[in-house]
Amino acid sequence: MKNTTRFFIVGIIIIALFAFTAKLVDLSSVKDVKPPAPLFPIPTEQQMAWHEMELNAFIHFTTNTFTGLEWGIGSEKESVFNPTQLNTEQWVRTLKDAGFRQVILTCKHHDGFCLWPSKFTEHSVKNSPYKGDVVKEVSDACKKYDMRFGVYLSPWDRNNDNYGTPAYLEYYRNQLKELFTNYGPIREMWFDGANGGNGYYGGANETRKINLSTYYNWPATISMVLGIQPKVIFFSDAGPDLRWVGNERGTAGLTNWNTINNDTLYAGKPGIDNLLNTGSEDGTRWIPAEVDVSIRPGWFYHKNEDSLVKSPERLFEIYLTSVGRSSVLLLNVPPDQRGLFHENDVRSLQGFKKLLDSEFKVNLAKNAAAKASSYRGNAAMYDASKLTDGKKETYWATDDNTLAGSVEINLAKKQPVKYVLLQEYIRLGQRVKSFTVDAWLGDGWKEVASGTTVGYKRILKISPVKTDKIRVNIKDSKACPVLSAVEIF
Ligand code: FUL
Repeated sequence: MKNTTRFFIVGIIIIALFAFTAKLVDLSSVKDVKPPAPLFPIPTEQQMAWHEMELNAFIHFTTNTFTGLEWGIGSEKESVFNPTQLNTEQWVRTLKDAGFRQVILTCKHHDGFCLWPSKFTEHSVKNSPYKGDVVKEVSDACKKYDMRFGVYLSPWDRNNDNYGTPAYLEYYRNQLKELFTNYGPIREMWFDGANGGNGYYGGANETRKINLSTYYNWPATISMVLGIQPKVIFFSDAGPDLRWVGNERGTAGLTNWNTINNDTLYAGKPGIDNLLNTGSEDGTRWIPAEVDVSIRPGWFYHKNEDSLVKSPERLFEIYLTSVGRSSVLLLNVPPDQRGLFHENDVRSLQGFKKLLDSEFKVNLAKNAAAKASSYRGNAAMYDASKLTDGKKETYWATDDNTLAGSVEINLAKKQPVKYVLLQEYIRLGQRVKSFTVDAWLGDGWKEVASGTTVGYKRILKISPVKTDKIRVNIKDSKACPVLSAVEIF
């Protein structure tokens, strides 16, 4: 054989071998396929951290704890505030053990009584038998237990004589300055929309109406606070960072867009509850809903509600209708007159954590084989295995013009399934508009759940079924679907 012929044959063999190996490793996996472009609006880093926190706690504590009221009038004597065994570490530890990651304290409720010795009023802890500083105690306990700290400072103040005039705004802002300067990092600021009208107001005992859309001048207040702590996020009915969910029952909308148009919204605006509950598909701002609800009928401790503390089962249902609908749960636990979380509340929280741990004990989809109807550019970095790899930064995505698709998760053997959990990769925006979930019954698929939005986390409780395959069908999406997780329990 001539040398040239020999080289030719060897060359052909090398090329054939190369082509064969390339097929085996699927060259497309190393192909450079661009990730989906973000679908604006998208969350900020601070909002992202808020979503990931999932469980947030509220603590309502003031003169009401001692007078039995829910809305103090403003004329309460400082002497009524007398917690004799105050232990903020007990509060924070209990919440931490139950899975909560942040505590928001009512530093001042509508009664105007301040839980810190503010230098701008006499109506505070400094003139009560308890001489300490509850805000400092809570912020210190949060530091000790590695919990995020947030503050509630009621705009409506039924004690202050200047309420309703510009002088009150200066007072309110001075107090915010005190809080944001002296108590360490504050992660969330809660502006309450309640403005009932009548009150003590320094002895005037009258009804004061304010123009809710203009009086508080929130943009100026917010930029002042951001000047002190640029990373804090603001909650109010209308945002700008987090919105109210439109009810205090613990339920986010079954359709829950993190997006909304807030141009014409303001805190306390009547008639917007349904809009706040669902958000808007075409919203121009990322303002997710926070679900505030109390563990008791009231926001403050009242002895006659000791038997009405929500059960662990009820708290778990609320978890499913809040965290399970892509919101953060803000659960209020009010300390009692001793200054402690009551035994019944502690027991309920412990039971709730037990339920969470047992219901979501083993993710049957972890590292399970998964295949998709299609994936972006046929590139392995966007294939269905990214849904079950347990990593929050990887995702399954389709081509830009593919707004629907399905993924099948293979559980290897038949197992009882009660929950299917879906997560969108919301750093690239919220996209999914409708979906269904099927279970394989051996001889065909059966639809076990359906829904509209997914968002950060959607948990679907299904009628228990024994199956070895779950299929998630994304029916429609605002742009190509981008999902980071499917978990099965
Ligand atoms: C409401 C208030 O009036 C309640 O007392 C409570 O603080 C709740 C979280 O917000 O608007």
